[in-house]
Amino acid sequence: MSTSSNIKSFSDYQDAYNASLRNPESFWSSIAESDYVWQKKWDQVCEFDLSKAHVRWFLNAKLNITENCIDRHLTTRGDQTAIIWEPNDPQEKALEISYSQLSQEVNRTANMLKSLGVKKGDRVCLYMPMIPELAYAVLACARIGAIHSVVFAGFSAKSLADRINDASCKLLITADGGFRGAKITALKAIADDALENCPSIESVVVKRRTGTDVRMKEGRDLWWSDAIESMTDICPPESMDAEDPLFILYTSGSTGKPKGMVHSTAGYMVYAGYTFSTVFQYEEGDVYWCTADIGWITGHSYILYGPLSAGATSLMFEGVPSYPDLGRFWDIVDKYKVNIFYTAPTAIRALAQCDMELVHSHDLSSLKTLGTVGEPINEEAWNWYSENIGKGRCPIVDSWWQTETGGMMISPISGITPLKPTYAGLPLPGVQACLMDNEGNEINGMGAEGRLCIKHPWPGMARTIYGDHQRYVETYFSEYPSMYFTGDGSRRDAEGYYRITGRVDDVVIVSGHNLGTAEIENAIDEHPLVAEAAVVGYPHSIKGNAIFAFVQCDEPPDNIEDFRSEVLNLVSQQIGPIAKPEQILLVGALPKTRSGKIMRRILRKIAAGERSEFGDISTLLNPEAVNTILEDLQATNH
Ligand code: 7RM
Repeated sequence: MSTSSNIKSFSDYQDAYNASLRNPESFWSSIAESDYVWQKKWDQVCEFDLSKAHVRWFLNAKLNITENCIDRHLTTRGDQTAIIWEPNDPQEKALEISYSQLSQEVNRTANMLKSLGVKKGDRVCLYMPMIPELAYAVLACARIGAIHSVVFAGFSAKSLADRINDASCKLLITADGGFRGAKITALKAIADDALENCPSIESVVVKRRTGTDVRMKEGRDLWWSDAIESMTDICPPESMDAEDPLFILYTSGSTGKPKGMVHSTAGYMVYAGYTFSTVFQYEEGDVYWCTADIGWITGHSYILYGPLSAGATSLMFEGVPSYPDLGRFWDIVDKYKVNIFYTAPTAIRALAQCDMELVHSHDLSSLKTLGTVGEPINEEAWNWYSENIGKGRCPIVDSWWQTETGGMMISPISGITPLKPTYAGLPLPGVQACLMDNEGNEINGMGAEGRLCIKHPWPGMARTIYGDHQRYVETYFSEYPSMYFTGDGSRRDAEGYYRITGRVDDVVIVSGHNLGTAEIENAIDEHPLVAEAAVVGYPHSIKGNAIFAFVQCDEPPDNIEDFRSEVLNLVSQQIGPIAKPEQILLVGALPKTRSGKIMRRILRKIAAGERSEFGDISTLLNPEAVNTILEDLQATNH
């Protein structure tokens, strides 16, 4: 069993890549065999029909992912730190949780779930801050075969309720509140609101964290400390089929309703672990830190499952980069001598703006590898990161991937594949990337630009959208028959390196969070005065993109400032503060096509600051709308 990467040179990479092209099945089965423990081996490696979005890996194998992430490490590294937990407040005591302690905590939590009637296949919703109990709960679900659905603790009551209901979750685990910088989020109160409309929830477990006053509903709510008190730390792992769902994670789509992406057990495990070890070149003893929240896929794959399956030491940070000051990340790197640091472009851009003394006052010499993920990184931010944090000696792995892909797809391999600023680089072994044109033809050759697709299944890909397989087929496998369509545009240079240019659909990535414009429009439309809203993204120097809302009212609001704050509140309540528009413009009309579709292409240009050159507007039903909007803009001094 090896937990480090087999790729040690560029020619190793090429060999692995070619082997994976020639025979994907033997490529993945040899990794699955050498790097993981199985209760029973598979009798077929892969079966697929992409036209039906039917994909299965490691057929009929039996395993439990927590045996791979925890149990098998106990004999070799029981005392090694599995998770370093750094609290929001630097004055509070940090925790270093060894693999043995993690095992005990996960087993006790698993027994707590069982005592509450949770069984294999049941859905459990986790709405929690970044505290160790979130990690325990995720792994405890996996231990007993319950399907976890983590909902990011920044989401509103309505978003939480929608997600709980979509998957008919039986249990909710939350906290009284969550610390984020100087703020406290009243998680239990938000959950209470959500639960007004969630008939499937039978019990709620509440972990005390902030000491915030909460209401406990008799017969439904119980404290974590009480529920876990009498539990033993022995809970045999449930035997799972390779294709049993491991978790559901919601991601925004181009239409209103978020999609519950379903990930399998074995394929996801093999993919998260392989990409972790390969891309970061994790070595025994390294301290690794991914700054994501476990509420997103990056946290699932690269705080928990990937690093733990490799026996790594993974740092989990409760707080935000700006608290108590903007030097917090560098303070933590220094404190724990972090070797591998993985963050998002939006954080890099924000930190690049602040006083350099906050960087220089910390010792960053432990760093070996830097990573970025979530959105395209601009050259300026790439260079700043490389020079000031990496001191010119750390490779930057700009990893492109998605909630749907389960793990990294196109990425440099640290210290091994050449780097080009702003390029995600070459596809990882096992990833058959290609570019397609708008007419459905593959664009061959180098030096091309098109829509990024993947031609062959890989083990980590999502298997379906929870409860709506047809939507899975339509969203990802219908645009280009028998291919997975990513929704991203990309350029490929003369040497075959990919540079992701951004979404080609109605998803906007704000500070690394995917937001569906339709979802935001729905929220704004709830305002009694609003007739119609059109939401687009536009470039923003820190957030990557920001939201611009064009709003048409039936009658003009009496007080425009009140109206704006009412709209912002609606978006906050319905989706969460992250989705709040940066700009709201009242307009007389929205430009529409003859079939009644809003011409977002034009609105995108206006939001980006263009005032002419709107291209062909002849298909518009109301071309005059464009000029009225420009006048509306002028009137508000934009
Ligand atoms: C991991 C994650 C997915 C979308 C994806 C892209 C964008 C992610 C990069 C990137 C350029 C990158 N999952 N994206 N990584 N764009 N370079 N390195 O972010 O489901 O939340 O988002 O994010 O548009 O489709 S996600």
